[in-house]
Amino acid sequence: SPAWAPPAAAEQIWNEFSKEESTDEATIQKSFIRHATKTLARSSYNMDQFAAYQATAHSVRDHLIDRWNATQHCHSVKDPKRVYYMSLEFLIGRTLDNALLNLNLKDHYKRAIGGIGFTIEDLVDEEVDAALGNGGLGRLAACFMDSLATLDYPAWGYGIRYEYGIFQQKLVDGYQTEYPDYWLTFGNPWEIQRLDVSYDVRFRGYVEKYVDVSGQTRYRWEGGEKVVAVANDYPIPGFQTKNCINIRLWSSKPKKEFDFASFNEGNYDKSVEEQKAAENITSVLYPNDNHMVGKVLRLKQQYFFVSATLQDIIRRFKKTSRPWSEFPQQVSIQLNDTHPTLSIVELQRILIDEEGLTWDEAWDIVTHTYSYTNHTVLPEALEKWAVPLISDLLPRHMMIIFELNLYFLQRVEKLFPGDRDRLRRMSVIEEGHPQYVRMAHLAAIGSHHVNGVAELHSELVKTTIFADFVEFFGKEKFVNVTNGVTPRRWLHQANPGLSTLISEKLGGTAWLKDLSQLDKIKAFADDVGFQNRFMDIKYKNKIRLAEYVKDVTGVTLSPDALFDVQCKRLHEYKRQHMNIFGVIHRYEKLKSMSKAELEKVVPRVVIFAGKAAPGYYTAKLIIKLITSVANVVNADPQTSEYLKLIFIPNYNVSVAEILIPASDLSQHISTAGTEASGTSNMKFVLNGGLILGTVDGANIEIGEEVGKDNIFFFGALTAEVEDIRHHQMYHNVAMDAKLQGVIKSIQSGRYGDSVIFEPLLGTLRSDYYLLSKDFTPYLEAMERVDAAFKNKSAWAKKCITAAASMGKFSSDRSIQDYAKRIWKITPVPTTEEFA
Ligand code: T68
Repeated sequence: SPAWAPPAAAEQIWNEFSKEESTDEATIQKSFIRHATKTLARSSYNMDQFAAYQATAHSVRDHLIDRWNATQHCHSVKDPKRVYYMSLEFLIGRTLDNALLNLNLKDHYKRAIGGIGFTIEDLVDEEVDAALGNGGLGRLAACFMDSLATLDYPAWGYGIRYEYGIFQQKLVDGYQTEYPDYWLTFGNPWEIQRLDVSYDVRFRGYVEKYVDVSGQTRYRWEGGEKVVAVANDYPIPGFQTKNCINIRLWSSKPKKEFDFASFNEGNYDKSVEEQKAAENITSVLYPNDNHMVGKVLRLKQQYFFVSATLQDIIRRFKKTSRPWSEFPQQVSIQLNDTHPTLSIVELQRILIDEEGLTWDEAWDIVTHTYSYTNHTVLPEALEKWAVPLISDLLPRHMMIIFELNLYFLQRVEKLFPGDRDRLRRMSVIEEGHPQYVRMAHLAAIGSHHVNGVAELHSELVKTTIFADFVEFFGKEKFVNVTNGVTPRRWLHQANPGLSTLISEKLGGTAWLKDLSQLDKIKAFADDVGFQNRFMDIKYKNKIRLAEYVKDVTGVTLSPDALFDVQCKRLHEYKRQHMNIFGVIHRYEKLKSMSKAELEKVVPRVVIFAGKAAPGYYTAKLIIKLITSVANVVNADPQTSEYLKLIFIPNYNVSVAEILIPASDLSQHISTAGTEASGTSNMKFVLNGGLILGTVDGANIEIGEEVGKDNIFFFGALTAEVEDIRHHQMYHNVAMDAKLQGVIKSIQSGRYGDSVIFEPLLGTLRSDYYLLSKDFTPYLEAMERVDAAFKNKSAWAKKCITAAASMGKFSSDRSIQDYAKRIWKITPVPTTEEFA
């Protein structure tokens, strides 16, 4: 239909009512009441706290939409190069508080909502988390969107709108049990369903070979079944900018609502079968982190997401009628891990099959468009898909993969003639029965840059999984972009006390957009008055956490104790079992102490939180061990003043927001070389806690920034790990004596029937993750922590210095790195004329 323009009289009304609403108290209250009565159909006698949250959310959403429209208008007019961040996970958490702070509306709403008789803090707590991610990878994507918006980059996030997020964890008899996370029960005010933005996505079918009018042999993908992808938009506001970007999440719908033929034959079940199958695609997030599970539905999710996203990107590109050769100048696509790698193959397919480009023209465009972030070098986590599975679901893509692999291996052969083993190692296809497609190889071959997420990890990427690729492509293609976290959510929002103190000292909030300014706080590290205020904020955060713990576990904690936290996904490589073994060692030691000795002990609260993949037996057993030990320790009057042990159930973003600002010490104790980066380590230090950690991932760079006196390192180094493993394998190495003591203690039955823990203890025989080797150094590091904590002022100085040294770890820095070195994009501020 022709472009619409409002008639003159309407234009005035349009302009007036599409302007962003003013933010005075009365206007906010009117907006709240309008949404309560008109959007939610509530009246004053049936308003509850949840409805008040919803009305508030809708009213805030109006501001987001105004800014979103202005931003989109501005980008359409200026048509800059855009970056598309493709991620199967966005672990956003709650939105209300974050939006209020980023829009600078918190105080206005506080007063306005207070005037209506609700408290904004209560309403914020009514919101359920958007938990569309597993852990670090998904949360990184969310931090990156906040930074992209804040820095005015023209960017889009693309992902899947799962109806069920990461499962809810409850403890039943000390065991993890999983419950579905149906987070959309009461609707979601933060999403805008775009029924007008939808695309068909094909599965299965066949490939037809034909000769086109110019005599070229070509292929087309036909038949099969189609489902529809519908867009759902999540506006992401920047901090102190008009810019508001978008995360577009796809949901699947049936192409045919209904099979009327089956229905009329009385075959009712069959008539809705197809509908159900289509809707299944975006139903549930797979709950495995750092582990590959080759389920067909997961592959369907990946292609569904890839196909819809590319159609959307191409539609936007085509609006300005540029030639295809300009695509890489207009579009940069970042792959968050290998999960969206089929996108590379899909773009190649579209360009050659649908747009009529030659193979070489198409491949040139593809390889100048994509870049790929690797998040792990653990072999069990690297994605590979069985060839028969891909052939069945995506027959044309399988052909293209074989073809691009052939061309690639021909190039390798040219450079390294006769090196058969090299060809085998580098091939996209892993030979065997069946064959597999190695997604990381595909991603690396189809991208112009591959990056790791911390310096050590990026080195490992170059020397282990991509060593051959570095020799072939050259080392410039393989870069490091150290992860970061958004200081808006992880300091300003989660720790308002500390944020206010910093703003007071730095004379404003500019540091929240330029975290390097934190450095100036170091000048106060020796100032006793400042130390007291800093530690008083920590103390209040510990009280807030203690109240939460009391609420969910019934256990009372003293905020005077050292709060020692390890919260992250349960994994053997992250070694939560080393931590709980350490707790057992501590408990046994306390039990053997005299009263006089006990009085010298630093009281400690050890807190665990995190989910285990539902199928990960050993990880779930570690949870059971923690809860079993907690039952004994917390009930022991002899030690209860000196040791408490807590497992907080259902760890998620909003629990993290309470936990992280309250920690004195956090543990990041992965076997060296296994944790790609870690990002919570950054959040803890930024909030004035210290790290006990291995020389691994981003711990290393944090150590460089804060100085070796302000971090507690221990354990084997990455370079030693292989040799130690080899040595353990071929020699009779005795287990560390203290660890043996711990195992005896468990086997004594002190923490319940020890038979159930035997499979966990059994993993220590081959001890792949080096618990035995690292256990004594770990305990010694703990002793250094206890000693340091006794000197209150020296401890405060360490915490202040460390926090003030964290400027590097803002996700703003990470995003600027990507933008300048990889994406080649520049900021496009949304200027007044568009607002
Ligand atoms: C994490 N990876 C890394 N993966 O483990 C962590 N995996 O070191 C790093 O800091 C973080 O990524 C950000 O770079 C993950 O979180 C997953 O969650 C995941 C999900 C699906 C499949 C595989």
